[in-house]
Amino acid sequence: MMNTYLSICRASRSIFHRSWLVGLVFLFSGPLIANNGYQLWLNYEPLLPGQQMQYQATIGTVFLKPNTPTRRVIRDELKTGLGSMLSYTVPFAENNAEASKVLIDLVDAPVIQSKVAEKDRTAITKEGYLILQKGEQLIITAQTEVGLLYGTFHLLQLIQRGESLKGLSILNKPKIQKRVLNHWDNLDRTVERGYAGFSIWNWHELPEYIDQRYIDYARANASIGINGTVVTNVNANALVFRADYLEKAAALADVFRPYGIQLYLTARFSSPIEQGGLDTADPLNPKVQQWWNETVEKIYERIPDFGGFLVKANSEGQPGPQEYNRTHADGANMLAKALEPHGGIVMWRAFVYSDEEPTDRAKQAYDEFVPLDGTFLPNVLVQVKNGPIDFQPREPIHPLFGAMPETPLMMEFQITKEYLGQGTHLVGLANMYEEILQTDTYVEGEGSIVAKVIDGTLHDQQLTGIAGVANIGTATNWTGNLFGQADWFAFGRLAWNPYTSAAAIFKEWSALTWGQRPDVQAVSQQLLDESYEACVQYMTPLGLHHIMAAGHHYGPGPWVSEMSRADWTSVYYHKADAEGVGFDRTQSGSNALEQYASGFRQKYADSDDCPLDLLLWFHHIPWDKKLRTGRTLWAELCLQYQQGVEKADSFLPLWEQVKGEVDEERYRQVKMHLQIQAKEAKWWRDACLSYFQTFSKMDFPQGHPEPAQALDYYLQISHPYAPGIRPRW
Ligand code: BDP
Repeated sequence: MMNTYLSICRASRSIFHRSWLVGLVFLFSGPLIANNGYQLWLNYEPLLPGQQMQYQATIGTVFLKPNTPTRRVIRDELKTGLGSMLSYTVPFAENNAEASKVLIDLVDAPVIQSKVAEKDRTAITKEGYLILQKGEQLIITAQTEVGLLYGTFHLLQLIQRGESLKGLSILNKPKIQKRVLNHWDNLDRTVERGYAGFSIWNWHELPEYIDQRYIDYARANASIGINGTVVTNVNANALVFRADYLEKAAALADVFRPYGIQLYLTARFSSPIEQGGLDTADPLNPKVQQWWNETVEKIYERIPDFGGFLVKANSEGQPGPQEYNRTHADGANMLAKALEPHGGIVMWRAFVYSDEEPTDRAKQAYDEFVPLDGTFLPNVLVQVKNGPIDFQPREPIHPLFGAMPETPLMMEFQITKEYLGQGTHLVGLANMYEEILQTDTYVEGEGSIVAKVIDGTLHDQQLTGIAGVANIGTATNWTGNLFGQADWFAFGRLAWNPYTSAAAIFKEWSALTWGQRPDVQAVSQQLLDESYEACVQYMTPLGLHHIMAAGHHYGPGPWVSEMSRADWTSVYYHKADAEGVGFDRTQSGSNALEQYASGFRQKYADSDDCPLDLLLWFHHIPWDKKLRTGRTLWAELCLQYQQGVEKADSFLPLWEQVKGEVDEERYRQVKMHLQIQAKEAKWWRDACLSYFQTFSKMDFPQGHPEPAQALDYYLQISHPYAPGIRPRW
């Protein structure tokens, strides 16, 4: 009754969306349902009464045998989803398939065999599914139980978006096998680079106490096809291998299992010393190998479907095989051997940089890993960040993509926005992910895009994977900034199919998150679509990078010059001087460009035709050089910052248009963050340009606003409350 009433209210609102009418309707319809964002894109908002009736008639009775944990999850999700969207208590049948309108079963079930042609059944891959209309019946079938679950979520999402179910024939399969979240969560529940509260893993209360969040986390991930999670930080703690922690991890794995999600742990390379009492962690030492074998055995006794290890070694002070004059391959293969009999894998990170300060940090991973191509065991994936430095707002692709044809490479994206405004800025990351996945490596000629490296098709890899550093915490809405949910969602969608367009993802997320209110959806899509470029412009335009404040990385800090390593400073990266700005990575400089295939090199080698968005990444350009835009570099830089600020300024009034059409809580959350973003975009512009002006000695172009404060003011800003700072072990 209540639901029907509310649906009518909603109907009125989406039909009459002009603001004065909204006000009028509001008077008669009462407030919108409160929504604190906890339900993510699984809101299951009630549909209009007419739509509800149509869908009810199509769904009728559902044939589903709830005889396994995953099938019970499917049943419960259908109950919740259809109950809420359609005000429908869906009846389930376990036997009478003929009288049911929806049939959910595996491909080898007799009822499916009798209805679905063999060629259609065999086309379905392990985690894929088929949704097919056959006469009056709608069939969801798959090879595996988790495929059935994915198909069910697909159906529920179609309904939530008000799509027709007539004549459905959807064959959907993931293009990447390991679709994994990386939590940089410490055992004390702090989250490295986390901006949404503390870690959701409550090690204190596990294994007995199962927080509802674990279940909802698994649901949310399964609904977007994520099938693995590394629950501990890459800056790892060996304590996790102690028996009590393994019990706790096993309890989480038990929650995740019905949702098709495997649990992984980070492995600190020195664990045999710290937990095993050995005096070495040398990967070629038999005692060390034995310790790992036994540890792995212990893990599988408790977690039979354990996924494997993620390892950060010989990077930023983390221990690794190089301490024993062994290679990354020696280290990875030792772990891989221990895991292999159980079906586990190693994800070995390529984010390495040595203790000696290099001439160009961007070159290191390539230099260390390319010689090892072909030496890793088949159950090792090398996990590579999207760019050669470190999750900057814009980087070129990592030169390793395509450069190790004999080794499966896994993509590592950051979903948490360490360098993109952290918790307070709205930045639709799908545009960045898409840009990277679509970039051409040229390694096998034109069209060798990064997506093809990652999905294994470019070099015929058997094992494939993609990782996203999670932006999830104890915040009520999971991600702190509400629009961060869209980044989590986007990661899942692209992990399933890296060819999906960002625009399609924005559209889908907006529909699922804001319900059937076309103007709210349109505003949400516009914000997501415009915000990535805006952020790059007001933070690091034209290929500038790593000019954030030191340590916590929040806010501008192009002046940072005193750190324990030169390659942690900003001046190392922008190289501003009286003559110009930018890092020369061509032959006349560090020659990092040489690490890319020739097609790629040609695009960026010549400063006159280098795409402007990466100009200062690859070139040191005189301040007064005329660019092909007709402006000097200095004028172009000013313009870019200004355009970024103007865009950020436009977001708030755009959002204000939906006041009254969005529940008050989410409306206010977004509004407050947009206010901060607009203010901080100006902070970035004024601080960076005031600083760079001390080198360019050029006036601001006509019409460009004077910085609000003198440079000294910006130099003195301290931001000690920025969360997620990296602990120094
Ligand atoms: C950088 C972070 C640091 C991480 C490191 C990594 O600043 O906190 O530990 O990457 O990826 O982005 O290992």
